[in-house]
Amino acid sequence: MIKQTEGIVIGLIAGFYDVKTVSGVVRTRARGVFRKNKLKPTVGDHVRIQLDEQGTNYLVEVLPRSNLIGRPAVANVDHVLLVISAVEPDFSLQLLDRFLTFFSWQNVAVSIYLSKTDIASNVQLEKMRQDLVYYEKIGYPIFDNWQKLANELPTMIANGQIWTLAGQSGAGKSTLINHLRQDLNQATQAISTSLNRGKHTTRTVQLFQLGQGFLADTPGFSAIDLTPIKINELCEYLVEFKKASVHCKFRGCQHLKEPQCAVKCLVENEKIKRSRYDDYLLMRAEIANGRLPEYLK
Ligand SMILES: Nc1nc2c(ncn2[C@@H]2O[C@H](COP(=O)(O)OP(=O)(O)OP(=O)(O)O)[C@@H](O)[C@H]2O)c(=O)[nH]1
Ligand SMILES: [Mg+2]
Ligand SMILES: [Zn+2]
Repeated sequence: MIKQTEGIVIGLIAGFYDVKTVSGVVRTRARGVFRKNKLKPTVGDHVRIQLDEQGTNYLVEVLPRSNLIGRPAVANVDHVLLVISAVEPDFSLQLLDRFLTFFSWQNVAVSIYLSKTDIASNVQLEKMRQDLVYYEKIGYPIFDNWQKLANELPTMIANGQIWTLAGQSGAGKSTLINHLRQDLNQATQAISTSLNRGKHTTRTVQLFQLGQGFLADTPGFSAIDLTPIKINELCEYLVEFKKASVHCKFRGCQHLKEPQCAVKCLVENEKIKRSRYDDYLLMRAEIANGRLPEYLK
């Protein structure tokens, strides 16, 4: 007898897809049809699987996706938990703005976790916390303590939701997963001290159950590419710019040299953080040049 059931792809191991169903994890092989349609099942996909009596399990259908982001990709992402390190690698507002703009473009909500506060100096921490107050004001929840995050996260992830970690290599994504799920043992590795960069320790995407949903550890969100964003739409993805732009004199104002620009006015009055505006200009240049900035290569 052939039985069908549905589940979520939680991992990809040597050509097999591990699918979490109500009755446990089932290892499946994709039917050839996917190769023909170029539709490749991805971690996070809701799928239909077929179980036959010889014990061969096939993944037979990928159900419609709400999104597909990252390289390697995660499907159906509801929320990003962005890990930024206070030190090692050094805290960077520029990097933070690039990530937030990218996920805003992808229409995915973001919460921010500041890691490695235990090895930063008080002076460094004070400055970072002041910076992050601004981001909290424009709508991003901020955590700087993993114990608090571990308490709250399981209830923040709604039933069946898929959250994913993001942030540069070495920021502490896998370390956080290990704190959140102490039964797991994701590999972690000290960053290179000479380069002040991580070593790309996590190589595959995996979903882990947390609360009523899932959290992904993935290498696919450590460096992001802004160049596919249309340059004239970029300003819509900086949330406070978009909000202010209704008061600009010109529709479609790019907040550059236009007269009576509400965004520039708020920057002058220090209501919009100047570094956000400077980073907006850098991201514009990056898109215009069609390549990543030097410091990310
Ligand atoms: N002191 C301190 N060290 C941390 C913290 N979080 C991570 N680390 C260390 O930072 C290094 C990198 O952490 P990982 O968790 O491997 O970083 P990752 O973001 O998963 O990196 P990739 O898998 O390469 O993308 C490891 O040596 C961790 O022990 C923290 O909050 N405090
Ligand atoms: Mg990792
Ligand atoms: Zn404007």
